[in-house]
Amino acid sequence: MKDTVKNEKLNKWIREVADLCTPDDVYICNGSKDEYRLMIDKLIKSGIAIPLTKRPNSFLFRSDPSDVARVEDNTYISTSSREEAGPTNNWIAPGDLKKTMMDLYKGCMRGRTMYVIPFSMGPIGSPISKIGIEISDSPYVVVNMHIMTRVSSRVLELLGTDGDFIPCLHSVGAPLAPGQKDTKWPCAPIEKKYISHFPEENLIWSYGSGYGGNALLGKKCLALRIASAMARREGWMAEHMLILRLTNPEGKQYHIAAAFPSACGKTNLAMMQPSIAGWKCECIGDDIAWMKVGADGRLYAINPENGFFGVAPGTSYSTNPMAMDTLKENVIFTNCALTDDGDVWWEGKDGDEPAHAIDWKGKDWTPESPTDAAHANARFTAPASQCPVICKDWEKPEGVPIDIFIFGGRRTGVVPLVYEAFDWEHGVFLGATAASETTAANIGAVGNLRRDPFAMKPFCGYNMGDYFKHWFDMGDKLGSKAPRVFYVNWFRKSQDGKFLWPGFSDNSRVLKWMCERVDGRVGAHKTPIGLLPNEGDLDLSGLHLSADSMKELMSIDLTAWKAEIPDIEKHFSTFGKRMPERLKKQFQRFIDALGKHV
Ligand code: OXD
Ligand code: MN
Repeated sequence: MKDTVKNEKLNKWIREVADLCTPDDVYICNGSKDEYRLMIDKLIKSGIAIPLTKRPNSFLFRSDPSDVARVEDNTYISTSSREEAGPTNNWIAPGDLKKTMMDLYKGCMRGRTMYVIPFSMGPIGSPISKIGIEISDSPYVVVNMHIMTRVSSRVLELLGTDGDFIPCLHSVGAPLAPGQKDTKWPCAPIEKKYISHFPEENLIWSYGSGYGGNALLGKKCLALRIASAMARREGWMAEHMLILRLTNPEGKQYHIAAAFPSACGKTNLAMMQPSIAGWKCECIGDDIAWMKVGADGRLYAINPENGFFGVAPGTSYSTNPMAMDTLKENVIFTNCALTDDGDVWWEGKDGDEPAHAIDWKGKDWTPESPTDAAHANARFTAPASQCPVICKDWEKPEGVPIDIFIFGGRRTGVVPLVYEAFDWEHGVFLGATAASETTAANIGAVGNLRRDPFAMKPFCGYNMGDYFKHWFDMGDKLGSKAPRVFYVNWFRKSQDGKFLWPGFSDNSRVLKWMCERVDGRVGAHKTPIGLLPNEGDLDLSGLHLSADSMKELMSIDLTAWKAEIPDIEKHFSTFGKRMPERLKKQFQRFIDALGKHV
């Protein structure tokens, strides 16, 4: 260990964790292809990874049926006061939480290997990147981190003897007694799962889950919860946003960052192929954006991740062909179904359902089975570099200049297809009041409407009232160079329960309107909720959509909007003194505007 790890803080931490968790072995990862192969071979041998004959170097994993998604109820922002974590986060005092978790960590890696994973969020060595070290007892975590982050011994070299890093401690919470046979997906019961963040000391402790954002700590824990708190302190932004580049037929580029809650189509939009002639879309990132003000006063974004951890069900050549092409090789699938010819399958994939498959729980499945073959939150982990439309500038250290912000969610009714904020302050109001129906990305009920401000409710590492203020502060800094703000809803349904908008590649029509708004080429009309496209300005050429559907998509039902007021009031009241006056003013303006239209 001494040979590879020269960093004093890291050496000390590794020793402390090893003493506490008492693993059988300690292994320092180097991020090489050989290492990946070695880990996968071990996982195959123990029957945990299933090689897919149809996809080179690709494997299927099945989780424990209790460990299938993020666990927001067990996720903590542990600041010195409850007030600092705010009303949207679970809170336990750091001393108490650390005591509980130290007791859990004691001996928790017995019978296992402790992996030390040096990784960089953002290109290694870039000034905007952050170094993390994840210690984990899960080989599944190691192979996923290889894809989702930049794992490399170069990270250790960069750290030198005294460089700083973000410690991320993870255990599946399932020690093995001597001779005890391991399960295929070890994890702890729900009451022992803790996903804990200590933003005042840039520290992450996760225990009991091996799944996705609970365990791959570079993603939600570091790149959003810890990074959002750092960003506020340091004057930048860490957001739950995809980043894409749109190029118009004249070759002009626009960069768009869009925030939608989990499993609401960020990956689909990030890789969307426009249905309108002459427009081109390239992907920069599908989940997280780190943004800083550049020397020219504009806001520049990078994608800190190295891969996609996307929702498989619903992904197909008709919804997201570029994702399908990304998934041809070198992919880890989790909780998908296995077909008899050695491929993965999920609900919504192209072609006929298989006549027989093994479902995500490892049981025989046929189309007559009463349950789905793949779990609704089944995932693929794939290298971003394999995406056929990955932007050539996706790893540019300085990032790309953002022209447009989009907020949105999954709303069956009320919210029209698209509208624009009057200005930045109004845009902050739109982000702060964003609401969406819940999805399977979290353990819990699906389909319930909840306020999910800026799609950051599960990911903001400090008081959300202060986060709103940070958005106003960023607007002040950016002034006239601030991105324009829009709100979209791809999910509005007709009275008879059918989606009104075709979505996917046709969302390019909406993005085109936004770009033309930026260029001042099209107008918009003022409504109480924002600026809506003038008739004829949305490019609907070649789209078979009835005038009635279009009208319904764009309609504003004032009674329904007024019915939102008490819920927004309740939502805002939870922030008490931390609620910015500027946001209260925007809310009053909204109420007044609706009042004028009785
Ligand atoms: C994700 C999520 O995995 O938001 O990206 O749940
Ligand atoms: Mn996400």
